[in-house]
Amino acid sequence: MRTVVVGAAQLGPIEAEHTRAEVVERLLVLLRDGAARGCDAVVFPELALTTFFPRWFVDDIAEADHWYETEMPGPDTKPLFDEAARLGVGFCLGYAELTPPDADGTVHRFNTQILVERDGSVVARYRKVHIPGHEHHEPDRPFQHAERYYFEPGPDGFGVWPAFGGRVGMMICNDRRWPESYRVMGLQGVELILCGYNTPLHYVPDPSQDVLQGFHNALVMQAGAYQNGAWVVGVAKGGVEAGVDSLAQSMIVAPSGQIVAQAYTAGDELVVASCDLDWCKRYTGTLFDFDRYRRPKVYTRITSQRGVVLSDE
Ligand code: CDT
Repeated sequence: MRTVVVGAAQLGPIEAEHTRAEVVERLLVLLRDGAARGCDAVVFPELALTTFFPRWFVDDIAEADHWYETEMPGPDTKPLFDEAARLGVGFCLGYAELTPPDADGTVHRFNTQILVERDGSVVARYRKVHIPGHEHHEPDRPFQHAERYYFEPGPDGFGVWPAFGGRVGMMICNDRRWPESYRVMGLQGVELILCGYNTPLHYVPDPSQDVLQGFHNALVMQAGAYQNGAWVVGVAKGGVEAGVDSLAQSMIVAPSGQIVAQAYTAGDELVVASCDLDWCKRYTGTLFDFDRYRRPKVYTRITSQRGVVLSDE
């Protein structure tokens, strides 16, 4: 048995006026709780250092640069790395990343998540692939979801890294709704997928989905876990932030697709599960033995085509 004890470190709201130092104090409380409860790794949500700033639009994007991290660790986040190393507890952290200028002076903005091992070293960096929402200001909305203005899609896709004695992959929020995210990692032998999210309960383009947010959250992560024989850890920033209510329901899903632990509040809460990575083989070695049963030759549309093409036209 290869057991990794994972803590899903859900956060309640972070308001715009909250400083990084204040937020890191909250992360440290959850990290220490994780250490006390035997965690090897504690997983924080998407954009865990700030409020979900894409809900506001600014005409000059540089005015939003203060929401982004230019170094990791930086002065405000260093205490988290130091405490992780002291406690021997790794973590996964989502934040907005502003890169140094390229040779031609271009800077890049990504929605990023890093994986930090128990000695405090960064072992992997993932940049969100599926960027939801809109590119332009939509003043008629009750709140913006301008992620497509604030972030470019990560160019590197979905990696899987050796960490915590297993094979670990990452995805961020909207990525969890897309089966391709899981399968690309599944094809690299992923055993543990870590995912932070900020999911407003009100979906402006189609409010009929509002009451289904919790159902869809569980549906996609349970299906992704089962169909790829992997553990999935989904961690929310939930509750009412700047007047916008967001889904909590952080959960840890087994390779069977069963939810083995789930948050019961919409605030700061640590949900812990002992994840046997060898349990993955029960699925990847049987029903989902990819090498034996997959038929890539008939799946070519998945990578050759983006939108729907009607075969009768
Ligand atoms: N942060 C993020 O990706 N949230 C999306 C909301 C989609 S609606 C614009 C999600 O998939 O939960």
